[in-house]
Amino acid sequence: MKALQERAQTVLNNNFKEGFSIPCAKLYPFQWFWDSGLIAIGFAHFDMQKAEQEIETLLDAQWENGFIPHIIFHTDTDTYFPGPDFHRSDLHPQSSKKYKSTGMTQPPVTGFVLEEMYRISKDKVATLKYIETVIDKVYDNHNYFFTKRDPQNEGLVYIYHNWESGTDNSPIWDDIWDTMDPPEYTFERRDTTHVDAAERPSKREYDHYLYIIDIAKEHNYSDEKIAELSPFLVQDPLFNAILIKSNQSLINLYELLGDYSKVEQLKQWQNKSVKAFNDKLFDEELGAYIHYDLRNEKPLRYLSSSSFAPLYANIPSKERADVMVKVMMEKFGGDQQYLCASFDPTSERFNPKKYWRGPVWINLNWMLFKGLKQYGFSEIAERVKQDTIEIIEKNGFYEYFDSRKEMHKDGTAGYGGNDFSWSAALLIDLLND
Ligand code: 2M8
Repeated sequence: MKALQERAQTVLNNNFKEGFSIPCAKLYPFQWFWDSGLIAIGFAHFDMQKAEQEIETLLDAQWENGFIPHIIFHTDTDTYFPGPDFHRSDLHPQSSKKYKSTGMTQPPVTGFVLEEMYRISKDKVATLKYIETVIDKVYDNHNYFFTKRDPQNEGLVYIYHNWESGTDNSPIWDDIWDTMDPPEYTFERRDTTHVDAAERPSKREYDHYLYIIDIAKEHNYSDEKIAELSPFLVQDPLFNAILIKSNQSLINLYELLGDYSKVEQLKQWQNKSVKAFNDKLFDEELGAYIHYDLRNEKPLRYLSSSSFAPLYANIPSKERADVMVKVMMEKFGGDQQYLCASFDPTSERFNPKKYWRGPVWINLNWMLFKGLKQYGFSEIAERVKQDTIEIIEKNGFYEYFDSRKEMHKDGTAGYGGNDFSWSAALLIDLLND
């Protein structure tokens, strides 16, 4: 295990550039929002200074309205598409003047990452001091979400692009693509020059992705206009659970700091969100949480690893958690499967080799491990942990992994990018749990 941890540290050190980390070489050459946060958790175990820098650089790219972009383009490389010239963050009047970025965001992990860094830290006083210097920026980010991304004032925020979800080409989005008919774009894909095209989204899927951005750009990334016009407008259980988890972390950290000025507001958001989440996103028949299509006003009734992520944010009651875990084990947890496939293995849309359409992802496993443990499902939590260690040991620090055990015979069941940062970072955290 020590050797594995050392290898993980080497991956992280190699992917650390000037003050921030790339998710992996070639495929993802910039800084990504939720990758960065999760990477900081790994660094916190052996190099707190890098962990702190990672978050500082991320927050340095924050916009005046509190928004944090999903990609920060630190360099000018054209090996990634779509790059800064397509995204044009400068169109938004409050965007960063210092960094080019996208005009969309990603799951807001920063709040809980700061709390994790504090938990891991061997010098709590110093870490708390550091947290004091950045926490208000994270609060501003939550303020942005609750005031700008919740047009009906429900307590649930929307995402307007599949790239905001983090689970980019989940089969759930197929239902939304069915409602759209984007133009055929001419562009040069870069991702498929780095990894097997069979593991990545299709050209037609990319047309949809680009079209949504074009609509947002036409309106200079105005949140109000996006809420009114974007063909993609979804309340995502993973995204909202992460916001809720981070919000609770902000409450805990402000209390630790003895600064109560924002705690009342945070608690108000929290109570409202948890209630709305339970009222609106739980599907009794499926026995888990699902996505809601706000544009077309209908639930998207599919099971995915996002359906169980609310365990991490302490959202379900114990009774609901029992139901969810039973469903998860029945559908995702058979003897021949590694936990946890990213999409329902019993669905015809399931594809265990393709990006977010079925493979196991380490970041979701990490959240599930923590959530299961929190609710007292120690044995299943342990299985998630052991499955995670085993697939990395067998294949390497890949971006995602086949969920079928039979595919893991010769160490070629890791897909996408290799030496992938959050796989390394979260493995370090699991090994030290
Ligand atoms: C993947 O997404 C990017 C776009 O953001 C891509 O496919 O080009 C996703 O897995 C996303 O969740 C992740 O943050 C990003 C970098 O690891 O890669």
